[in-house]
Amino acid sequence: MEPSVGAEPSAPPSFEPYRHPAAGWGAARSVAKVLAATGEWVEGPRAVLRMNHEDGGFDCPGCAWPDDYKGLHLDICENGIKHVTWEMTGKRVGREFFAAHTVSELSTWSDFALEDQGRLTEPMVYDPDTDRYVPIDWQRAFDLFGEVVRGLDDPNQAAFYTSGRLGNEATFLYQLMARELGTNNLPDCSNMCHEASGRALTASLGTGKGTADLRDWEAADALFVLGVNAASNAPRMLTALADATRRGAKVVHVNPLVEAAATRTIVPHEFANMALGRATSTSSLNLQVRIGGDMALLRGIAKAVLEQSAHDPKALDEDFVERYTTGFAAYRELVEKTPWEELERQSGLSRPQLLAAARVYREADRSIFSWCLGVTQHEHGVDTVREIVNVLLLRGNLGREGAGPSPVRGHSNVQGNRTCGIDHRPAPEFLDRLSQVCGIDAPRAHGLDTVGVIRAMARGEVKVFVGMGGNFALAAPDTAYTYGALRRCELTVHVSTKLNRSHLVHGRRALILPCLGRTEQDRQRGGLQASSVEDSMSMVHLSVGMRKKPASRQLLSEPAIVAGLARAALPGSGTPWEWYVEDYDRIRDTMAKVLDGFEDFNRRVRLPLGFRIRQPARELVFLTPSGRAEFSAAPLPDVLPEPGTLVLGTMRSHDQWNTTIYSDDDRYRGVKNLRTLVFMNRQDMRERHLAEFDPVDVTATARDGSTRSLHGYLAVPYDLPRGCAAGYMPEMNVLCAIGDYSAQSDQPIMKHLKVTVTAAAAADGADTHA
Ligand SMILES: Nc1nc2c(c(=O)[nH]1)N[C@H]1C(S)=C(S)[C@@H](COP(=O)(O)OP(=O)(O)OC[C@H]3O[C@@H](n4cnc5c(=O)[nH]c(N)nc54)[C@H](O)[C@@H]3O)O[C@H]1N2
Ligand SMILES: Nc1nc2c(c(=O)[nH]1)N[C@H]1C(S)=C(S)[C@@H](COP(=O)(O)OP(=O)(O)OC[C@H]3O[C@@H](n4cnc5c(=O)[nH]c(N)nc54)[C@H](O)[C@@H]3O)O[C@H]1N2
Ligand SMILES: [Mo]
Repeated sequence: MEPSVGAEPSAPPSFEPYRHPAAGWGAARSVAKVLAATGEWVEGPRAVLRMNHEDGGFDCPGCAWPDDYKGLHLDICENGIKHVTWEMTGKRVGREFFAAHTVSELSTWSDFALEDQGRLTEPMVYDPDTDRYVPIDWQRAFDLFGEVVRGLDDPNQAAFYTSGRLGNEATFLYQLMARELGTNNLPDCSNMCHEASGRALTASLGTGKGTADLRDWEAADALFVLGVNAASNAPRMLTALADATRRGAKVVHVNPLVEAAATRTIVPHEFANMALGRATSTSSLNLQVRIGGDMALLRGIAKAVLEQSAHDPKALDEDFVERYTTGFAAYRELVEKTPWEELERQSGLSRPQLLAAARVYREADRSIFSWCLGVTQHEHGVDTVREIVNVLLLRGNLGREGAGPSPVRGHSNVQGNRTCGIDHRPAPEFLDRLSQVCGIDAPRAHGLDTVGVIRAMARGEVKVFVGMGGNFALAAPDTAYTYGALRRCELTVHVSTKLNRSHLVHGRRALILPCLGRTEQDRQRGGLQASSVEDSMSMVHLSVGMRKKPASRQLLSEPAIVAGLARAALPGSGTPWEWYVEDYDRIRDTMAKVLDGFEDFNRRVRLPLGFRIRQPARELVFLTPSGRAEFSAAPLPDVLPEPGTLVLGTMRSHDQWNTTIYSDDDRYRGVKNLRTLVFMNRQDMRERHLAEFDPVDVTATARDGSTRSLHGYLAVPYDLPRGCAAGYMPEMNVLCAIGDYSAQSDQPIMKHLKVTVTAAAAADGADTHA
């Protein structure tokens, strides 16, 4: 039986729909609980006051929502606070701990319990004789890595994973090390997250990022929010949504679930309203699409706009379409040919609902479409994001204030990682520049992404896996397969702040390298260092730790760890690794020469709010083959569940950060003390003779016909469309087959698993059948 991910609370589970506004006192109470648990009553709140400060603070390690550009403004959120205090815990997991527990024993612990041991304090190496991690000094740890890497037949036998927390400077050194070694095997969490957005925006607009920024959000007349659980995962967006409805703008939520952000909120920093419990509406229209139905809804909006344009010249911006786009005629024909009945069936919405969405769009002068994983983690993620762009182009919602596409990125620096070179399919121009400036011969062949690396490890072709942050074993699809793949490695290395599952699912040899967190001061020979990060809206700014005393004196910064690894693997390297680490300005000076938009980096990043990376599409410059914005004309996918099956989406609870679990509660969805659940439509439950909390078996059928099951999960009746079901990641990665990734984005289809749910037959656990 697999150990549990969550906290395994002793109290019984409960479920009662949440009826309060988002944020507000519930959030404050939840923060208080976390502060109490981590013992951070004094440092925690003080740290929060230094967070997202316009000058000298550190960037919230939580989500990638931008900081308020008006500067000093206590724009913080419950989950950001939890995240910071999680890092600042007083608990430590030192050598005594590792001496007391074998890896086999720790493998039976829950993921919650592993991280709950506190911060890692010194480098550790796996000792197979005792099945324990034992201390190793930094130099010997680096040497071990260097020795194994130098012994490889081919640099492509190594892979370098990045989790989106890593700052830009460390990121740049990390990709430089991989490329100097000779590989583009740079998988990242983006491969499971917004890969589809990047590819779609690049194909449509020539650059893989959104164009709207926070000022645009404040100027828009309509905001469409697709597949985002904002109150939990981008809570500072609540402020923008509340502001929007207050000024009379329309907010349309598209989500199979009516999430808390689609109701009303108490804006986190409005203390008077907080005290009075005064809530602001955050929604004008909620559309409960079926899972995967977004594209049909978007096409419905396009169809309505085109129909209206027959008698209303203002419905379609013909001038914009003519001047800046290509492919419109084919798109128009496709949309006109698609019958309304098909759009209704595939979206799961009625025609009046589709028309209501279209009316909001048509009546708004300026519209922004934002989206997150509900749109991307599907087979047709790229087509759907391109359809978003199609709809925007119809009314010229690009390159002007208050309009444009606005993907909501996940990890706080996941966008910066890509910008700074973490890309397994790098552009040749980037490699040319990198080679020329850094004096290396960067490899040209594409590398492996997340799924590709797992498969290559399983085949024994990748033998060294380095995880730069994150929790790869648990975050990746097909848990059993991924575990097997990691265990075949010659060496696994994890740069981490806390103990997690990935340390226990290790290769023949294994290292845990503990690093400083973002809240901690990073002192190098050149003095106190700052790292830069890029938010969802392409703003780059500096983050400086405030904690003078790090969790342990033995921690190294991420740039220092990369430099140590690089020097050991590349003893003759001409790259001045040690010199770079003495003063990160030096890294930035090199980055300024390599990266587009980073000219004069050191000066501009020190401007009070940093700087915005130029996004050509925002200025109506399209780096596409045609030099124009390109309409796509993709066929409408069939997303209906097969008879007897449900489509299941995996998602986060309110009280977790990806694989980090704070508690087993999901406040806004009304769930307490339970993570091993399946949310189901009542009718679907009745058909299966299931009542609330009945134990069920969930079996996913992969495209290759193999099945994967979870046993003993509890059914929870929920307001979602017929044929749809939902449950929590990372537990449900057990169900997502390694081969079930999108042909368009290579992303695992974590929001579109084909499952059957039946009354439980056997004991709890998980199993796989080929
Ligand atoms: N507190 C907290 N903040 C986080 C994270 C965290 O774990 N905790 N994770 C960070 C990361 S890395 C990321 S990528 C983001 C993730 O942010 P989200 O994208 O909000 O993450 P999920 O929890 O996966 O939720 C997906 C949402 O999509 C909806 N959905 C599912 N299927 C569909 C569909 O087919 N169509 C539509 N329209 N909606 C659908 C679900 O109901 C849910 O509301 O958040 C970031 N911020
Ligand atoms: N089924 C399913 N699976 C999913 C998803 C889903 O929606 N459904 N979402 C996917 C998405 S969007 C993402 S982004 C991935 C997330 O995948 P990852 O980024 O790999 O996972 P995290 O849980 O964010 O990583 C948590 C770990 O990061 C380490 N850490 C924390 N802070 C730091 C730091 O400052 N430095 C370093 N070096 N380490 C640090 C800690 O040791 C902690 O245990 O998961 C993906 N997996
Ligand atoms: Mo993500």
